[in-house]
Amino acid sequence: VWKEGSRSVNTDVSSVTKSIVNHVQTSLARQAYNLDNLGAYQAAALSVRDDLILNWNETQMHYTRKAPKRAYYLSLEFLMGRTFDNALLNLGLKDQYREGVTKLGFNMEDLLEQERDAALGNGGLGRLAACYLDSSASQELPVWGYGLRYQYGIFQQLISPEGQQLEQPDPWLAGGENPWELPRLDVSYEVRFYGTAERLPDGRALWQGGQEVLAVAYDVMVPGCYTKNTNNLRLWESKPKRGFDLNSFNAGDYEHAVESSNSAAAITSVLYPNDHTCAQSSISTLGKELRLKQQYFWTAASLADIVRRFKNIGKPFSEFPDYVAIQLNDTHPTLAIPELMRILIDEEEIPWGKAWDIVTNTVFYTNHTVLPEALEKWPVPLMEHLLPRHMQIIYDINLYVVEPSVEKKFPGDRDRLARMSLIEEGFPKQVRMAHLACIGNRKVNGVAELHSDLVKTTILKDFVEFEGQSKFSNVTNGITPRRWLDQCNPELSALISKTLKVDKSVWLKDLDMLKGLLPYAEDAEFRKEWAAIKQRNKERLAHHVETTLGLTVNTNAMFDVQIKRLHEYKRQTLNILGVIHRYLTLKQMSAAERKKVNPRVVFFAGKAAPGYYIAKLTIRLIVNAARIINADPDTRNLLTVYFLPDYSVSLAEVLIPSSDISQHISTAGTEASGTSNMKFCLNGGLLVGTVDGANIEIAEAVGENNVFFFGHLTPAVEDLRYQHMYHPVPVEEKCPALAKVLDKISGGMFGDGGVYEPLLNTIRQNDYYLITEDFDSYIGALEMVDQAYLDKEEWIKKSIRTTANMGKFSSDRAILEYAESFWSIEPVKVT
Ligand code: 26R
Repeated sequence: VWKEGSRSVNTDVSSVTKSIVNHVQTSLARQAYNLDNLGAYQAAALSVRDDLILNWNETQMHYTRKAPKRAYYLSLEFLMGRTFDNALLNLGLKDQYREGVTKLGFNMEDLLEQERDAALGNGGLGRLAACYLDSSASQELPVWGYGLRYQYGIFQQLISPEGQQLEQPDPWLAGGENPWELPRLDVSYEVRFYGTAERLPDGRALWQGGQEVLAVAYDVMVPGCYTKNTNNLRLWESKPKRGFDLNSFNAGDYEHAVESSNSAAAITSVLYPNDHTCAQSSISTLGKELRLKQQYFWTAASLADIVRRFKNIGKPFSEFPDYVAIQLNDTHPTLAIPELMRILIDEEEIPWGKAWDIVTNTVFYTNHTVLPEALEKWPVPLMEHLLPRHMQIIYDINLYVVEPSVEKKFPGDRDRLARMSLIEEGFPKQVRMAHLACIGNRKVNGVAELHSDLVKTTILKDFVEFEGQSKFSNVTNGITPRRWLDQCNPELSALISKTLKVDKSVWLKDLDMLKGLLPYAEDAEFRKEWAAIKQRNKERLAHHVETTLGLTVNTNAMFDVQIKRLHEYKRQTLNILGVIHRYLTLKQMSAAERKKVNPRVVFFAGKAAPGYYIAKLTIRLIVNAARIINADPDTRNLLTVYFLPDYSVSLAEVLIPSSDISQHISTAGTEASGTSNMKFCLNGGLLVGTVDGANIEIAEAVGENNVFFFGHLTPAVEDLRYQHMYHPVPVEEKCPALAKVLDKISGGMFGDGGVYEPLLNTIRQNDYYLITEDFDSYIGALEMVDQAYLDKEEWIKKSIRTTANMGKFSSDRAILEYAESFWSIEPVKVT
């Protein structure tokens, strides 16, 4: 049991209640006797924050004193969710606070519900960053995150009466002070945009003029689990450099006077909601410029901060890579490469070649997608206008690095050179950020084995041939078992501790210990407890749906869940078409036949990018199909469908522990990894999926007989797409069962069929995501699920074995791989 770090302020129940009451009276200036849940949450949060601050301070002092090599995780997104419960768990104070809060007349669950999610991310990439912060602190690694403090996180999703997605702003900070952050108004940097860059004879350049804005730091405390180490996530907020232009103000030109200050504040006002979908074409020219401004603002402020911290150690710049590792979370922070070059050359007067050595030994790049439409490219004219000095440096990298060395290795191979160039020809020319990220670093990795292979054989193939295999590798993603098991599924966590006879402070940080559950799959008593917990988790979800949406959920049914961003490649369409097929099949059955059918409840949740028409149409189809199916008295006990609006981290925490099966059904080769697949399996939900991303490694770990795989494999996909283009076969011939479903939708079974034609035509026409190819085997897999579910005891065994074999997928394992094989950093324990 963890004791050593319990040096916090509030260690016992009476000091907890004292501290809460104290915060009510002083920080909140309220009276304890007429306090609502919100006030009680705020006071309790402030009380926990006192503990965090002490640990945070000590950690930062300790790191400064020891000056170890540090790693910096640059991510435009950190999808943190709620903090209160996580902080309590990591501090080892859950019981004390629960009891203290109860003593004060409140209910802990109610207080936890008061906190708004910090939803500063779109999905997988941002949530991964949050899990990695938790694991870095828990493994006592000196890692800082750098991101942006958006005023508005991912939009809130409403569903209109017609079933359409509507977007509303997410003013997550509007409720007053955010207890989990520390404004650092004294830590600020100036960031320049536009202006002119004049090359000097000595190789440097003078970048001046243009607009200057201020980046101000906000520090979010990231406590490690059962350790005093509390790391930092530094988020930047943009501010005008001077309040406003007094000259214009005095001349009566108020509009102009505030204009420049507004444009500075705009930089960090909102998270871009595009996930995979064409950042390039779906946003306006001005929107594009603002997004690029965000990226530079954040990388420039972060690098200035990193360089300043390095200079404090007093070492020469040649040792920079011995003290600093910078991890780029996708290409969004790629400007860090030319920005570090600019600092080294123009400000530190280091020669070009030496500067390039430093950069390429410091920076690491993780790729998170091979979908062509999600590869970032920035128009050269925009880059030249906004960042003239960086454009020069990018041209220089092309000229001094890419061109001569490619020419040397592959003399005369002009096609290759054109393919590899940092600049794509066209109107306008564009900067290929993945190429820049790949050439300017020490290691490139993908996020699951299959994905890492695809990176090497598709989008970066030329670079592998050029630089050799060794620079390219894999780190399979992971998830933090603190949030995704202990917090979201406390009963299961308690059963595991009891069964393993090990305190959770141990196994939560050594997840391979779950293997110890394997023998208990044979223990009927244990299976009973296991199943009862799943059942109560279903009831908890049903209660949530009832109180938030007013709908009654059949908790005797199998729970089948697909929750993730809406995208054609993730194929929610396949799922809903499968549901409709099931409905049509049920309708044709006799009452006697229906008696044998196992009831099923299908849950969907997820957001579509606001400009992604087809994804929004899929939501509309799901909502309207649900409406018809759920109202049908013939089938309502056997099949119901729910689209839960406004998917979030907190909603996931309720959904995931309740699933019997979850669906991860992307076209093979398109989902880089997936991370919710890991969360479901860790909680004993079985996986229905394609042979894609991390599904493959999950199956390897838990055993193929415990997952339900279907569909074509990655190598087949390219050929199938080719056939679809040049030798199309009508859906009626290729897949009659599917054709029937499409006809019913067109025919108006779920409201005006015409509405759905653009969606259905994506399948009827070139069917890029191969729904027609996988439909039959998908239905087959779901039939196998039904078969397997008939044998309840065997099913529970599968569930136990799945959880027991998920140790590999802890983000602790993943972050240690980064620390050891990429960053060369070591744990620095705060004692
Ligand atoms: C440039 C812009 C359009 C954009 C593209 C893609 C913005 C954001 C993204 C998000 C991508 C990079 C993403 O989230 N990828 C997901 O990363 C997860 C964590 O590695 C994976 O699990 C998941 O498979 C992958 O889709």
